[in-house]
Amino acid sequence: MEGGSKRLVVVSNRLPVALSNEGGRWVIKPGGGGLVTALAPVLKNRGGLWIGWSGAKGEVDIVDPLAEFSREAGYSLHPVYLTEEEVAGYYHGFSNEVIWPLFHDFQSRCNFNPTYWRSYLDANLKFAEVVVRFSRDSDYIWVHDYHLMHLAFMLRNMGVPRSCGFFLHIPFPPPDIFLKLPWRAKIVRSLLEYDLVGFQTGRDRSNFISCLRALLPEASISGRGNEVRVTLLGRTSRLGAFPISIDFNAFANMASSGEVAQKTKDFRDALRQRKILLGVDRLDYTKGIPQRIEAIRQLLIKFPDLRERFSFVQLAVPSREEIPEYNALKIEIERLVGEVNGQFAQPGWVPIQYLYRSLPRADLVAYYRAADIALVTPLRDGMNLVAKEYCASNVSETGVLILSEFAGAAGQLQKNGAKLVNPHDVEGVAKVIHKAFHTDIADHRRNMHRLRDSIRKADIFWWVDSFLQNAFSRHLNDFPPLEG
Ligand code: ADQ
Repeated sequence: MEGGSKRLVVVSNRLPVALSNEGGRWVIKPGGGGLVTALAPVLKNRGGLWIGWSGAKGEVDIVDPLAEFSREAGYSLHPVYLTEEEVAGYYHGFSNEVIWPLFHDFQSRCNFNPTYWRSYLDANLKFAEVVVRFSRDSDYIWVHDYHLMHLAFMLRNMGVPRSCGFFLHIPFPPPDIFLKLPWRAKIVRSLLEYDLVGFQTGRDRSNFISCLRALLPEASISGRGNEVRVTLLGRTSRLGAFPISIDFNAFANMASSGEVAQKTKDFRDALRQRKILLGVDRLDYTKGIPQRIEAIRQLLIKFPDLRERFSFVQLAVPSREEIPEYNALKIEIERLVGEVNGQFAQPGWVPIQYLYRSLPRADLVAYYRAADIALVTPLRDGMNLVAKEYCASNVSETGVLILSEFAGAAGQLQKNGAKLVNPHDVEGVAKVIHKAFHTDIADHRRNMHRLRDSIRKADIFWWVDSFLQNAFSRHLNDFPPLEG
């Protein structure tokens, strides 16, 4: 074994940066999205490397800007270069037209194109080659998400021994859905090449175990809780459930700042001190945005007393714009917003304010702080960080979290005061919103206080610590600062 201390090597499809070309010069800025939000505060000043695709097609010269970014970030970034064909086949194709819809119960949106599968394997091999180049035997490789389920298998095939853990950020489906995948047995076998496979919830893990039993009956499964072990052909992997979280204090502190207090006041004044209902999502068909707008329409039809008393603010961050279905969804949402506003607007009031852009963090937190009710109603979601960010930012503790029962966060947050809804039942969602308007504020305070307490205790640092401790009995703080 090579010398040197153990380092953490994170591998994900995307590097935690946004790349743009400004006048022929590559510019790198901190990125957005759930995974980056989750891991950046953890890696910062704790050492390690992050390997991933930059988002550009082909071999772009980003060595200098990446080195500069690495110095500032407190960890080093190493790019994987993908060609235009690889991006089409591995990323848009297999990852986002096969695994993403299938794992979120949208089987009818799947395109089981065999060329996508081959491209997925080639790209996983490419990522593995970069891991081999920059890591050493003693490192711990922590691979993230559905784009890279085959990475440990590739390392093993290359004869490169590494301790590897994997975390799936999206749900794992039950057998009646998963078994439709033409490459189902290969995916399950490859996941067992990781020493530890982490899921968001116990339900995802038990779905995986059910698929394993159906596809690989020769595997022996023992233990329970976070001690489940699977042995196949002499190799043992462990399966755990680790609900991801947020940097609670960062959100709470920002929400308490003078800057955010002023922005919150400005938003409230601009909306004439009406009650604020808020939705915040990447624009994705799993997030249930059209259904949520329908629920708002039902609210206005069934409870006319609420007309002109609230504004529903929907923030949508552009996502996967190159996939035609996402553009179709954008058009559908715009049409629905226009329709509902056209139906109910009065002079000086439109029910829905729709913002289609990524917002600076302080603005996002100000919206969270200003909102009386958060509508977090995905049709299916691995966890959903927005639900947790809203609670952390609700420093007045008067807000209400209305949460889909199909979000991974539901199990954890329902027992602490979130109001669960079925997002497909638009009348049911409208009734729960109406009830929240008429519930005593003391109840809201009690619930929000409990919600905030539970998220504060199980924050992002707790999540990383639970995973790493389970991986090899080492805590987060055991990782030394980055060398050199
Ligand atoms: P996502 O599907 O991206 O993540 P989510 O967990 O809700 O979903 O995270 C979205 C992130 O984007 C949040 O941090 C939010 O603040 C940010 N965001 C959304 N709209 C924004 C806007 N208009 N401006 C700025 N920022 C915005 C995937 C899985 C989830 C899982 C996470 C982490 O699909 O289920 O919770 O990974 O594991």
